[in-house]
Amino acid sequence: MTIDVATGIVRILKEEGVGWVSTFPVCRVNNALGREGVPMLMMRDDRYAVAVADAFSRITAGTKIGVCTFQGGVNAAGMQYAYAGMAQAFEDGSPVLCITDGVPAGSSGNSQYDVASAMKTVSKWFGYLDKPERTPELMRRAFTMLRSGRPGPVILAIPNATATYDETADPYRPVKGWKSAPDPADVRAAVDQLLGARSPLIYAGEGVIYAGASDDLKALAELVNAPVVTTLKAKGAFPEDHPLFVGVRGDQVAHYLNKSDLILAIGTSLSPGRFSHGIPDPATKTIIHCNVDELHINKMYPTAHAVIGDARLTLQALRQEVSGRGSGAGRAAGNVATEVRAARDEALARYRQVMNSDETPINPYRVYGDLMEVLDLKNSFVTHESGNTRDQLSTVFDTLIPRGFLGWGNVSTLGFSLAAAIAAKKAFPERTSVAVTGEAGLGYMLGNLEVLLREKLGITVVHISNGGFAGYGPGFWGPGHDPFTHRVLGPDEVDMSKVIGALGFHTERVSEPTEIIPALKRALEVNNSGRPAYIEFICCQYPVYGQWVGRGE
Ligand SMILES: Cc1ncc(C[n+]2csc(CCOP(=O)(O)OP(=O)(O)O)c2C)c(N)n1
Ligand SMILES: [Mg+2]
Repeated sequence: MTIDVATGIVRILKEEGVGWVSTFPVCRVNNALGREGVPMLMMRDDRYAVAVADAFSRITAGTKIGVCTFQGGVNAAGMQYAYAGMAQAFEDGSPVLCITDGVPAGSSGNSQYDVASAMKTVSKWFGYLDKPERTPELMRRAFTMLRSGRPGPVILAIPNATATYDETADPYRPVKGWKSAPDPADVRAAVDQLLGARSPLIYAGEGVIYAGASDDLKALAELVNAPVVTTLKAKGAFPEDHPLFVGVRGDQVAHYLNKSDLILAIGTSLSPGRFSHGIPDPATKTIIHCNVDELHINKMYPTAHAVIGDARLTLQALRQEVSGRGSGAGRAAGNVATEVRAARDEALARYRQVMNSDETPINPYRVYGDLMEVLDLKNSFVTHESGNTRDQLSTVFDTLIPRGFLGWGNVSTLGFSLAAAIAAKKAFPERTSVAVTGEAGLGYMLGNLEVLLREKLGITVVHISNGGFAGYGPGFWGPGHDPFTHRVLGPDEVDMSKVIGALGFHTERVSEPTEIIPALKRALEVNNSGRPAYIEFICCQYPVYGQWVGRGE
């Protein structure tokens, strides 16, 4: 049967189990989506179209692929704006499928902006559908890239969506996705080192979540009695109420990174950045690096042993190797858990204290503590924004299930939290979904708030309203790093709860600590009927949180 390319793509998306597509118009595939009955989640700008699909892939750990469409071709206005979303997805290695119009034959070189070269810098793979018959081939390839190996965004540019081809000539079969298991010799070498170490530390990254390997991580940690640190993006890969959990950031994490003689890194790139730890004194430590591909091996640090393969298969192989060495081959429990607990208690004491603070303006940690009290931590989703909310929540928020919290941003593009909260509602409709933001993140979201009302997405936006960009380190103000770009209109000048209330949100403005819990409860209750909520907590500026550990040079 002869069909047009757009229809062919949509039918293949359906075969691949794609249930909805986020978009900002226009894209020539959209009408085929409409005709073929695939719902479109229309965002209010192209960056959010990408970010929602990106977050959906992250939150489902790639078991479902987020798909978005945006404008491209010779009029690539949408793509120019979507670039920010793609850059974030590429930076964080998220398997999102982006579909756009391609530059038609005969029109290349017409625009200043070079679509293909721009997109190649922010994608794992860029496909250009230059012949209608190639539709199944390129879609197969796209889903292979999305479901295998190191995750990353894939983009498909379609120069002629109305061209036709014979659908029966090359029938499409859904792509399974493939994994690789590590070399047994590398596993043996890693276990030799691991069992010989005095003070090993497991350093887990988001690859563990993508591999669905949280249980295997827990089993290995228990077998070898090693404390566990997770990266920001892997927050939740290991249950944070477990006796071997050290933390994501804070003095206790620094303590363990410093004292360990061996780091077993799994599913992480080990790239010391703005929002991840370095490994102090790496020359004095043995670094075993388990990763899905070689891209990160011997990057920044000398790798003592690499174990290349899928994180789940690797963790299982490591466990089998340890167990195969006979009973008692694991590491004795000793005082590991007791020491972890003591280190956590000591480091977290200052935060636990302010979680109970009665001061006004409200201390932001009081909001986080109360939020944890109100939420069912095994059936909810919380995410942060760039700024203090990321730094503070990643220091203290207890994450008990994978993706109960989404940490994001090797670089963190302000505004992503709303996209993440939307994606979480789509992925797990029964879970409460909360985005915690400052004024900068809120500014990015404003145009997209209408989507929540239109789509009846019961999400709560928690605003830590502190009247300024408090930012990193000592902050934007006073002796901070950016004192001239700190102040915006604060809660005394603008009542954001009225602004957003006028849109149709349930809104509240809370200045008394005792009102935090009741207000949160009301918001979550309203969410149950599909109505979004916004709560403005009038907070002090309190740029205090756990630090990242440097590289020690
Ligand atoms: C797109 C983008 N541009 C710039 C930044 C740099 N940046 C990080 S945090 C921040 C200000 C945060 O202020 P606010 O949202 O009020 O949060 P607070 O730290 O006060 O809680 C800025 C400008 C960024 N992360 N993303
Ligand atoms: Mg602020």
